[in-house]
Amino acid sequence: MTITRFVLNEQSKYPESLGDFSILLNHIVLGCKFVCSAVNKGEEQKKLDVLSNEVFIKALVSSGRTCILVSEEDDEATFVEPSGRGRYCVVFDPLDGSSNIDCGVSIGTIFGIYMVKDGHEPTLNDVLQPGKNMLAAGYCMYGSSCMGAMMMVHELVLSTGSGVNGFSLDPSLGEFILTHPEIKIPKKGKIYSVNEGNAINWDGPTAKYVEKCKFPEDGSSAKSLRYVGSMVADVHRTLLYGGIFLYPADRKSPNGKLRVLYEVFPMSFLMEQAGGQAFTGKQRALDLVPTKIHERSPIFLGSYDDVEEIKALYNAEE
Ligand code: AHM
Ligand code: MG
Repeated sequence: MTITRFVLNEQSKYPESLGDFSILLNHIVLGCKFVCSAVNKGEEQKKLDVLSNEVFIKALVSSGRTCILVSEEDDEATFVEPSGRGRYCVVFDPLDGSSNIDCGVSIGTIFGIYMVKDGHEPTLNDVLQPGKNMLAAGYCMYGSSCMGAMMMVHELVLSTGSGVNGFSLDPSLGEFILTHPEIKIPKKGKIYSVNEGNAINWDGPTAKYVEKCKFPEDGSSAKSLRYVGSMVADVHRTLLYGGIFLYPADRKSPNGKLRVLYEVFPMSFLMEQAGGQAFTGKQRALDLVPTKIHERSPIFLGSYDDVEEIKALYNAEE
Protein backbone atom coordinates (compact mmCIF):
# COMPACT_ATOMS: atom_id res chain seq x y z
CA MET A 1 0.00 0.00 0.00
CA THR A 2 1.67 3.21 -1.11
CA ILE A 3 0.88 6.49 0.60
CA THR A 4 -0.73 7.69 -2.64
CA ARG A 5 -3.20 4.79 -2.71
CA PHE A 6 -3.77 5.11 1.03
CA VAL A 7 -4.71 8.78 0.73
CA LEU A 8 -6.98 8.08 -2.25
CA ASN A 9 -8.74 5.35 -0.24
CA GLU A 10 -9.20 7.70 2.70
CA GLN A 11 -10.61 10.32 0.39
CA SER A 12 -13.14 7.94 -1.14
CA LYS A 13 -14.82 7.84 2.29
CA TYR A 14 -15.97 11.40 1.61
CA PRO A 15 -18.09 11.27 -1.56
CA GLU A 16 -18.35 15.06 -1.74
CA SER A 17 -14.60 15.51 -1.97
CA LEU A 18 -13.13 16.44 -5.32
CA GLY A 19 -9.70 14.95 -4.86
CA ASP A 20 -8.20 18.25 -3.69
CA PHE A 21 -7.02 16.83 -0.40
CA SER A 22 -5.23 13.91 -2.11
CA ILE A 23 -3.52 16.30 -4.48
CA LEU A 24 -2.41 18.49 -1.57
CA LEU A 25 -1.06 15.52 0.39
CA ASN A 26 0.79 14.26 -2.66
CA HIS A 27 2.52 17.62 -2.90
CA ILE A 28 3.42 17.51 0.80
CA VAL A 29 4.94 14.07 0.25
CA LEU A 30 6.82 15.43 -2.76
CA GLY A 31 8.12 18.30 -0.60
CA CYS A 32 9.33 15.77 2.00
CA LYS A 33 11.12 13.75 -0.70
CA PHE A 34 12.90 16.88 -1.90
CA VAL A 35 13.96 17.84 1.63
CA CYS A 36 15.08 14.29 2.19
CA SER A 37 17.25 14.29 -0.91
CA ALA A 38 18.76 17.66 0.09
CA VAL A 39 19.54 16.25 3.57
CA ASN A 40 21.13 13.17 1.96
CA LYS A 41 23.40 15.31 -0.14
CA GLY A 42 24.62 16.93 3.08
CA GLU A 43 24.28 20.59 2.24
CA GLU A 44 25.47 23.05 4.89
CA GLN A 45 23.12 23.42 7.86
CA LYS A 46 22.15 27.03 7.23
CA LYS A 47 21.61 26.43 3.57
CA LEU A 48 19.56 23.31 4.27
CA ASP A 49 17.04 25.21 6.42
CA VAL A 50 16.53 27.80 3.75
CA LEU A 51 16.55 25.28 0.92
CA SER A 52 14.01 23.02 2.62
CA ASN A 53 11.71 25.96 3.17
CA GLU A 54 11.92 27.11 -0.44
CA VAL A 55 11.36 23.63 -1.76
CA PHE A 56 8.44 22.98 0.54
CA ILE A 57 6.72 26.26 -0.32
CA LYS A 58 7.15 25.55 -4.03
CA ALA A 59 5.68 22.07 -3.64
CA LEU A 60 2.68 23.49 -1.73
CA VAL A 61 2.00 26.40 -4.05
CA SER A 62 2.30 24.23 -7.16
CA SER A 63 -0.43 21.95 -5.82
CA GLY A 64 -2.87 24.75 -6.62
CA ARG A 65 -4.78 23.73 -3.49
CA THR A 66 -3.34 26.07 -0.84
CA CYS A 67 -4.13 29.63 0.16
CA ILE A 68 -2.12 30.40 3.33
CA LEU A 69 1.24 28.95 4.31
CA VAL A 70 2.89 29.45 7.69
CA SER A 71 6.49 28.30 7.99
CA GLU A 72 8.82 28.40 10.98
CA GLU A 73 11.40 29.92 8.63
CA ASP A 74 9.33 32.94 7.56
CA ASP A 75 8.31 35.81 9.86
CA GLU A 76 5.16 36.44 7.85
CA ALA A 77 2.58 34.05 6.45
CA THR A 78 2.56 33.52 2.68
CA PHE A 79 -0.74 34.24 0.92
CA VAL A 80 -0.95 32.35 -2.36
CA GLU A 81 -1.90 34.40 -5.48
CA PRO A 82 -5.66 34.25 -6.09
CA SER A 83 -5.17 32.59 -9.50
CA GLY A 84 -3.37 29.61 -7.95
CA ARG A 85 -5.37 29.35 -4.77
CA GLY A 86 -7.16 26.46 -3.13
CA ARG A 87 -8.93 26.10 0.22
CA TYR A 88 -6.19 24.60 2.38
CA CYS A 89 -3.85 26.31 4.83
CA VAL A 90 -0.64 24.51 5.67
CA VAL A 91 1.45 25.25 8.77
CA PHE A 92 4.89 23.64 8.82
CA ASP A 93 8.40 23.48 10.14
CA PRO A 94 10.37 22.48 7.04
CA LEU A 95 13.42 21.18 8.89
CA ASP A 96 13.03 20.84 12.64
CA GLY A 97 16.05 19.98 14.75
CA SER A 98 18.51 21.26 12.18
CA SER A 99 21.14 21.97 14.83
CA ASN A 100 21.54 18.17 14.91
CA ILE A 101 22.41 17.73 11.24
CA ASP A 102 26.16 17.66 11.53
CA CYS A 103 26.21 14.72 13.92
CA GLY A 104 23.81 12.63 11.89
CA VAL A 105 20.89 12.68 14.33
CA SER A 106 17.39 12.36 12.85
CA ILE A 107 15.63 15.57 11.91
CA GLY A 108 12.30 16.13 10.23
CA THR A 109 9.51 18.14 8.64
CA ILE A 110 6.34 18.73 10.68
CA PHE A 111 3.05 19.86 9.13
CA GLY A 112 -0.60 20.54 9.88
CA ILE A 113 -3.51 21.31 7.56
CA TYR A 114 -6.54 23.57 8.05
CA MET A 115 -9.26 24.56 5.62
CA VAL A 116 -10.51 28.11 5.05
CA LYS A 117 -14.18 28.69 5.51
CA ASP A 118 -16.18 29.00 2.32
CA GLY A 119 -16.86 32.22 0.57
CA HIS A 120 -14.54 34.71 2.19
CA GLU A 121 -11.14 36.19 1.53
CA PRO A 122 -8.52 34.18 3.45
CA THR A 123 -7.10 36.04 6.45
CA LEU A 124 -4.64 35.18 9.21
CA ASN A 125 -7.60 34.13 11.36
CA ASP A 126 -7.96 31.07 9.15
CA VAL A 127 -4.72 29.73 10.62
CA LEU A 128 -5.15 31.12 14.13
CA GLN A 129 -7.51 28.27 14.92
CA PRO A 130 -7.29 25.68 17.70
CA GLY A 131 -5.44 22.50 16.79
CA LYS A 132 -8.61 20.44 17.09
CA ASN A 133 -9.77 22.11 13.85
CA MET A 134 -6.89 20.63 11.89
CA LEU A 135 -7.97 18.22 9.17
CA ALA A 136 -4.67 16.40 9.11
CA ALA A 137 -1.19 16.50 10.59
CA GLY A 138 2.03 14.58 10.30
CA TYR A 139 5.78 14.55 10.16
CA CYS A 140 8.50 13.07 8.03
CA MET A 141 11.63 11.94 9.82
CA TYR A 142 14.90 11.88 7.93
CA GLY A 143 17.03 9.19 9.49
CA SER A 144 20.71 9.55 10.16
CA SER A 145 23.02 8.57 7.37
CA CYS A 146 25.49 5.75 7.57
CA MET A 147 28.35 6.30 5.13
CA GLY A 148 26.38 8.09 2.47
CA ALA A 149 22.79 7.29 1.72
CA MET A 150 22.90 3.53 2.04
CA MET A 151 21.35 3.09 5.47
CA MET A 152 18.82 5.90 5.43
CA VAL A 153 15.34 5.22 6.67
CA HIS A 154 12.74 7.89 6.22
CA GLU A 155 9.45 7.59 8.05
CA LEU A 156 6.32 9.55 7.32
CA VAL A 157 3.66 9.51 10.02
CA LEU A 158 0.25 10.85 9.10
CA SER A 159 -3.21 11.31 10.54
CA THR A 160 -6.17 12.54 8.55
CA GLY A 161 -8.35 12.42 11.65
CA SER A 162 -9.08 8.70 11.78
CA GLY A 163 -6.08 7.14 13.47
CA VAL A 164 -2.36 7.34 12.75
CA ASN A 165 -0.44 5.48 10.06
CA GLY A 166 3.29 5.21 9.45
CA PHE A 167 4.96 4.88 6.04
CA SER A 168 8.60 4.16 5.18
CA LEU A 169 10.36 5.37 2.08
CA ASP A 170 11.36 2.47 -0.13
CA PRO A 171 14.42 3.87 -1.89
CA SER A 172 14.15 1.45 -4.82
CA LEU A 173 10.58 2.55 -5.56
CA GLY A 174 10.92 6.16 -4.37
CA GLU A 175 7.55 5.62 -2.67
CA PHE A 176 6.39 5.69 0.92
CA ILE A 177 4.91 2.28 1.81
CA LEU A 178 2.52 1.63 4.70
CA THR A 179 4.67 -0.17 7.28
CA HIS A 180 2.99 0.87 10.56
CA PRO A 181 -0.78 0.68 10.12
CA GLU A 182 -3.01 2.07 12.87
CA ILE A 183 -0.35 3.14 15.34
CA LYS A 184 -1.58 3.06 18.94
CA ILE A 185 0.58 4.52 21.70
CA PRO A 186 0.94 2.23 24.76
CA LYS A 187 -1.43 3.38 27.53
CA LYS A 188 1.49 3.82 29.92
CA GLY A 189 5.19 4.05 29.13
CA LYS A 190 8.56 3.51 30.76
CA ILE A 191 10.37 6.49 29.26
CA TYR A 192 10.40 10.22 29.98
CA SER A 193 11.99 12.68 27.59
CA VAL A 194 12.97 16.21 28.61
CA ASN A 195 15.93 18.59 28.57
CA GLU A 196 16.92 18.17 32.24
CA GLY A 197 19.58 20.84 31.84
CA ASN A 198 16.76 23.35 32.33
CA ALA A 199 15.70 21.83 35.68
CA ILE A 200 17.01 24.75 37.73
CA ASN A 201 14.33 26.95 36.17
CA TRP A 202 11.36 24.52 36.17
CA ASP A 203 8.07 25.16 37.93
CA GLY A 204 6.80 22.96 40.79
CA PRO A 205 4.63 20.45 38.89
CA THR A 206 7.25 19.71 36.22
CA ALA A 207 9.99 19.32 38.84
CA LYS A 208 7.77 17.05 40.92
CA TYR A 209 6.78 14.94 37.92
CA VAL A 210 10.37 14.34 36.84
CA GLU A 211 11.32 13.53 40.43
CA LYS A 212 8.56 10.92 40.46
CA CYS A 213 9.87 9.45 37.18
CA LYS A 214 13.21 8.86 38.93
CA PHE A 215 11.99 8.06 42.44
CA PRO A 216 8.48 6.60 42.10
CA GLU A 217 6.50 6.73 45.33
CA ASP A 218 4.10 3.90 44.48
CA GLY A 219 6.62 1.06 44.30
CA SER A 220 6.69 1.03 40.47
CA SER A 221 10.03 1.03 38.62
CA ALA A 222 11.76 4.26 37.74
CA LYS A 223 11.39 5.46 34.15
CA SER A 224 14.30 5.61 31.70
CA LEU A 225 15.41 8.97 30.33
CA ARG A 226 15.76 9.31 26.55
CA TYR A 227 16.29 12.74 24.98
CA VAL A 228 17.57 13.27 21.45
CA GLY A 229 16.84 17.00 21.36
CA SER A 230 15.18 16.65 17.97
CA MET A 231 11.40 16.78 18.37
CA VAL A 232 10.52 14.45 15.51
CA ALA A 233 12.86 11.78 16.83
CA ASP A 234 11.70 12.16 20.44
CA VAL A 235 8.02 12.17 19.48
CA HIS A 236 8.44 9.25 17.08
CA ARG A 237 9.96 7.13 19.83
CA THR A 238 7.25 8.23 22.26
CA LEU A 239 4.53 7.26 19.78
CA LEU A 240 5.97 3.80 19.13
CA TYR A 241 7.30 2.87 22.59
CA GLY A 242 5.09 4.97 24.84
CA GLY A 243 6.10 7.34 27.62
CA ILE A 244 6.05 11.10 27.84
CA PHE A 245 7.77 13.98 26.05
CA LEU A 246 7.98 17.28 27.92
CA TYR A 247 8.97 20.76 26.83
CA PRO A 248 7.79 22.67 29.89
CA ALA A 249 7.73 26.35 30.71
CA ASP A 250 10.60 27.58 32.81
CA ARG A 251 11.63 30.83 34.48
CA LYS A 252 13.66 31.84 31.44
CA SER A 253 11.05 30.76 28.86
CA PRO A 254 7.61 31.17 30.44
CA ASN A 255 5.96 29.81 27.29
CA GLY A 256 8.41 26.99 26.75
CA LYS A 257 10.27 26.75 23.47
CA LEU A 258 8.12 24.90 20.98
CA ARG A 259 5.81 26.65 18.55
CA VAL A 260 2.09 26.11 18.76
CA LEU A 261 1.05 26.01 15.11
CA TYR A 262 3.65 23.79 13.51
CA GLU A 263 5.23 21.86 16.41
CA VAL A 264 2.80 21.55 19.33
CA PHE A 265 -0.47 21.15 17.35
CA PRO A 266 0.57 18.56 14.75
CA MET A 267 2.30 16.38 17.37
CA SER A 268 -0.64 16.75 19.78
CA PHE A 269 -3.06 15.82 16.99
CA LEU A 270 -1.07 12.66 16.26
CA MET A 271 -0.85 11.74 19.96
CA GLU A 272 -4.59 12.03 20.47
CA GLN A 273 -5.29 10.12 17.28
CA ALA A 274 -3.00 7.34 18.54
CA GLY A 275 -4.85 7.16 21.87
CA GLY A 276 -2.51 9.38 23.90
CA GLN A 277 -2.93 12.89 25.27
CA ALA A 278 -1.34 16.32 24.95
CA PHE A 279 -1.53 18.98 27.66
CA THR A 280 -0.09 22.49 27.95
CA GLY A 281 0.06 22.68 31.75
CA LYS A 282 -3.28 24.51 31.68
CA GLN A 283 -5.48 22.79 29.12
CA ARG A 284 -5.82 20.20 26.39
CA ALA A 285 -3.23 21.33 23.85
CA LEU A 286 -5.61 21.10 20.87
CA ASP A 287 -8.05 23.51 22.56
CA LEU A 288 -5.49 26.31 22.64
CA VAL A 289 -6.42 29.25 20.41
CA PRO A 290 -3.23 30.86 19.10
CA THR A 291 -3.12 34.63 18.75
CA LYS A 292 0.14 34.87 16.79
CA ILE A 293 1.48 32.57 14.09
CA HIS A 294 4.80 31.95 15.87
CA GLU A 295 3.33 31.64 19.38
CA ARG A 296 4.98 29.17 21.79
CA SER A 297 3.48 26.89 24.41
CA PRO A 298 4.71 24.45 27.02
CA ILE A 299 3.79 20.88 26.03
CA PHE A 300 3.47 17.49 27.72
CA LEU A 301 2.47 14.71 25.37
CA GLY A 302 2.49 10.95 25.15
CA SER A 303 0.89 7.90 26.77
CA TYR A 304 -2.58 8.49 28.20
CA ASP A 305 -1.75 7.51 31.78
CA ASP A 306 1.56 9.35 31.92
CA VAL A 307 0.01 12.62 30.75
CA GLU A 308 -2.84 12.03 33.20
CA GLU A 309 -0.26 12.11 36.02
CA ILE A 310 1.23 15.44 35.04
CA LYS A 311 -2.26 16.89 34.54
CA ALA A 312 -3.08 15.91 38.12
CA LEU A 313 0.02 17.74 39.39
CA TYR A 314 -0.82 20.94 37.49
CA ASN A 315 -4.48 20.78 38.47
CA ALA A 316 -3.50 20.38 42.15
CA GLU A 317 -1.55 23.65 41.90
CA GLU A 318 -4.53 25.75 40.90
P1 AHM B 1 14.53 24.36 16.22
O1 AHM B 1 13.17 24.62 15.59
O2 AHM B 1 15.35 25.59 16.40
O3 AHM B 1 15.24 23.24 15.50
O4 AHM B 1 14.24 23.92 17.73
C1 AHM B 1 13.30 22.92 17.97
C2 AHM B 1 13.98 21.76 18.65
C3 AHM B 1 13.08 20.57 18.75
O5 AHM B 1 13.31 19.70 17.67
C4 AHM B 1 13.51 19.96 20.05
O6 AHM B 1 12.47 19.25 20.67
C5 AHM B 1 13.92 21.12 20.87
O7 AHM B 1 14.28 22.14 19.96
C6 AHM B 1 15.08 20.84 21.75
O8 AHM B 1 15.38 21.98 22.49
P2 AHM B 1 16.52 22.02 23.60
O9 AHM B 1 17.80 21.97 22.85
O10 AHM B 1 16.28 23.29 24.33
O11 AHM B 1 16.32 20.81 24.48
MG1 MG C 1 11.46 23.80 14.86
